[in-house]
Amino acid sequence: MLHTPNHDYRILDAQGAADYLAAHPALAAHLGGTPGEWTCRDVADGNLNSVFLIDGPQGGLCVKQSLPYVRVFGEGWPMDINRARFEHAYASRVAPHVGTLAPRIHHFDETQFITVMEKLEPHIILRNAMLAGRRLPRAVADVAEYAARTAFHTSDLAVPFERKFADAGVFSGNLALQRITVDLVFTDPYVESGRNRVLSPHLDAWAASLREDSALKAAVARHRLAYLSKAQSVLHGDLHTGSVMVTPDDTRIIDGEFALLGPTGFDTGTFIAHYVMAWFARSAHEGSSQENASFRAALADDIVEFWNVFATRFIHLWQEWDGENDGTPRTHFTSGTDRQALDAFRRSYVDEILADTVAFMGVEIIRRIIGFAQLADFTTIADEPARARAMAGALSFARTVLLNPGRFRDVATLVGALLEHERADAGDPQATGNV
Ligand code: SR1
Ligand code: MG
Repeated sequence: MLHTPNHDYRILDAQGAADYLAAHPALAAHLGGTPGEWTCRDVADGNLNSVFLIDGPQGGLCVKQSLPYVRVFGEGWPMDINRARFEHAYASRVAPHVGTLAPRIHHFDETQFITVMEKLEPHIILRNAMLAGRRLPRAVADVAEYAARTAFHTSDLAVPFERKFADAGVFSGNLALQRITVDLVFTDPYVESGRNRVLSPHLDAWAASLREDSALKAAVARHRLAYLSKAQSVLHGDLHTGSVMVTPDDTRIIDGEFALLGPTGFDTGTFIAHYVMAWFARSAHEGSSQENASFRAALADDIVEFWNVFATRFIHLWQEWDGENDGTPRTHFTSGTDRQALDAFRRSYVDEILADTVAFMGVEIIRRIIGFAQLADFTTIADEPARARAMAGALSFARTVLLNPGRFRDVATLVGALLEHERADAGDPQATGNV
């Protein structure tokens, strides 16, 4: 029997979502006309929740509902419905800092676990745009801006520790989704797990070698500890290209249900990981080799731009916060601190985020190829041997960065290694040349 959180909770279908809006006059007014004039679409795309778009004569709304199970798996995988509350808490926490980089929330229902938000159209999911070979001129810089603002404004650099500990109090309750990350990201790929989805037989040797790779498992274990204990800033927690909606001139970050207080590099590393995987996957996609090569070159540039915008904006926000622009010192980092020492401290802080970014990037790549949550970037490659080669290249790159943390101290070196990797034999998990 399906376990529901309260007697009033009902799972919506598309018509139910429209009926829900009809029963809430302020929301119905947003759509205009009468419910008979509205159209409803089921547009669920992620792994966990229901999402509907309802259009009326005057406007549209998006209705998102948490289900008591994993949507793409079914009732056999129950999932805490309170994730909707954490998503709402996250959206509220970052809203003052991110402006229009996130959708506007109109309504949250704690009984039905429903969020009603601005309908984003003609936006599409960034991953789908990339799969279609479309370049979105603003997306990378906008996500970097979002990551910098959320990271800075929820860190000890900007808020009193009492506020940060209050955030820790809220988001440390998001146990079910942190459990997903601990299991699916940091554990499953390195053990025999029924949830893993290895492209067999092509990647069987890779999967087996990961389970035996003590040095790699130690590196991953170190970063699992950092994920759990490095309370640096409030994280989105699942900041990949499926959590970003885009048009050529607008970018919105959605789906903050995995929010936690954690290491800033987890968000930036996750985002870059999906560009790296798109880069490997593109080698096996349809299209001329020249088109694919130029798209891949653009993806490599995007990674550099993402990091550079993030680092520059983070430091700028910090300088502004410290009153360097208006001369009004606001934190202990400014008063009595020698300017050069302060600059060096800022650089070292951002360098540490980069080191974490690179490592979490590697961890995210491995889990998307071996683990449960596979990506359309790869699954849309019909030719299995070609798909396996692309996946093996990404695995090999991830392993290299995790085993050689000191080698990737700037983004140019990271992207240089990516380009270099193509020339190496990525198919053999034991190939020492990849390490
Ligand atoms: C069961 S949930 C699987 C994955 O989907 C989400 O988008 C997260 O990435 C999670 O790890
Ligand atoms: Mg999601």
